[in-house]
Amino acid sequence: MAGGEAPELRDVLIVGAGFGGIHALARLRDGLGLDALLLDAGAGPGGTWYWNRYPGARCDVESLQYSFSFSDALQQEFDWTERFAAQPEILRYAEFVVDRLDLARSMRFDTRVASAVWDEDAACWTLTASDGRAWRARWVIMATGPLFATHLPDFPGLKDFAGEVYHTGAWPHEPVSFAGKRVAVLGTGSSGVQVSAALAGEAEQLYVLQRTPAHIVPAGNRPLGAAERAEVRARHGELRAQWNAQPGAVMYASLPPAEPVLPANPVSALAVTPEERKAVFERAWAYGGYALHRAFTDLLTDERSSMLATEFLRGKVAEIVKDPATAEALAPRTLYGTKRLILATGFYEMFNQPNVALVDLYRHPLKRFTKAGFETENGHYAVDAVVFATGFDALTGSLTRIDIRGRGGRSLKDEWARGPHTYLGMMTAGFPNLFMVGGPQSCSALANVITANEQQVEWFAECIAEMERRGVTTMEPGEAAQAEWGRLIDELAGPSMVAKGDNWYLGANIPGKARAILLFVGGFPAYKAHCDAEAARGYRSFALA
Ligand code: N01
Repeated sequence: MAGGEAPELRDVLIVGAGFGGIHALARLRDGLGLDALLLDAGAGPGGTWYWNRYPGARCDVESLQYSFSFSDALQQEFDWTERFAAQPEILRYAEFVVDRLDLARSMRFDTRVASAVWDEDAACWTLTASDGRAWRARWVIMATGPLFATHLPDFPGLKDFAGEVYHTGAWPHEPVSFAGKRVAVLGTGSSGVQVSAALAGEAEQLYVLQRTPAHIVPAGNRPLGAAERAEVRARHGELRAQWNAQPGAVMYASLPPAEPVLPANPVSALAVTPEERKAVFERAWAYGGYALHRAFTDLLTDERSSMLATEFLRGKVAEIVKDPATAEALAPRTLYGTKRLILATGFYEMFNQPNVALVDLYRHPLKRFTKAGFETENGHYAVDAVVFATGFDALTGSLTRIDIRGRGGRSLKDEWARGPHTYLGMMTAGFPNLFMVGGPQSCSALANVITANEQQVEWFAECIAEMERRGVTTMEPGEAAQAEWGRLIDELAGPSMVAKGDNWYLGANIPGKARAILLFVGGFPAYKAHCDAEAARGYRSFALA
């Protein structure tokens, strides 16, 4: 905007060029014929797969399922090479889709949205980038992703550290060499486990700094054959319907005919003998991926069953890691399912290498960083580089880091200070016409995120089309419907392991963040049913004007 000119006016502005934003742009621009513009902070599309380009980054949903289903052409044309795709391939897929659908002309990169302000009189939003450029639109889609806002704890002395510092969630674009270097990886969530396994073969010395031992299973990754890809392409519609009927909108298993699908075992872990239980757990372990979740019905809902899974994993660590003290420190102690299960390749095995050492921050807490390295209660470690794999201000952080001002100037960050309030995890009262993709209180990261995004985008698109048909200018959820949704979110999470640990699903990984269940735990089909029912009722829970 120059010399007081009014900002460009569009029908819809979309924030974020990850899979949610890409689909929203295609659906609203080409499906509904709206004048849509997408803004993204990066220099290209891909969202989380654009930023998280650390060595070893890989998806934990199978590639044939972690892809768009809305276009048969897209499904037919992209060749996935591995059961679990690595970051460069997923980024290539995002770029392929943008190219194939000619979306780039409606995208503005290097554009970090700093604020979004509702103009009551004009009934539209003004989005302003950090460099002052601004756009206006009646509708806004915040496709900012559940895991975008990186979290770097305030470690004492970190500013004194003279070596290289990285965060997995904001990895540099130029190649980084760790050859001949002493490297510390801090954090053993999915990112830390992946990056340390990748660096173990390169770094001269690798220290893995772990506070809480995680639950880790082998990914069981392998190349995908042409026959397997062809099978999925041929049965695309039928398979998607099967997957989408699962709570996570995935089958957690490879596809016929290459391997039979490992069926969910319809039995409680408490209903079998120890020998039978071990045999089932072993089969799931050998199968890899999330098969362990399906080994028994109640691993994620009954603490006794959950602990049996933890015990099984403790035994696996002891089998793999040769040094008993390291094995004991790595073995999980908490309830299975309280944190996201981690799929790994070679993580436990690398501790048998002479250049890899575990630094157990639980026994010997981190005291500070120094100019030359870091110090725990057990001594000083000299390192050349530190890789922080300390996670994200998940689900709400990517929204609250933008100054979003709704009716009467109310701030979304302030409104959510004690936990997010939404209806259907899609809209918030007081913030009209602003939709969230993959936001808090939706299925988002508890399901195949691409499928979850697609379902929400389809819902918004239908909703916007209906509002335009009816001549509705503004819509926002009613307070009563929003409060009811909040109660449902809490109720569903109650019996689940998700509510019983200090995890990012609860915001418990961020000091000072209000503890609140941030996701819809009832499963993708139930979530979709709630959304569809609202549309079928004619959007009665919304105030329309
Ligand atoms: O982050 P995390 P992530 N002192 O929050 C530690 C997705 N993802 O980036 O457990 C010491 O899980 C923290 O320790 P503790 C996936 O959904 C997917 O790894 O709090 N340690 C923990 O070990 C995943 O769940 C893929 O004791 C501190 C780690 O940092 C989500 O992203 C790949 C600390 C953070 O783990 C987030 O994963 C990557 C402190 N002050 C990511 N603060 C795949 O698809 C934090 N930690 C495979």
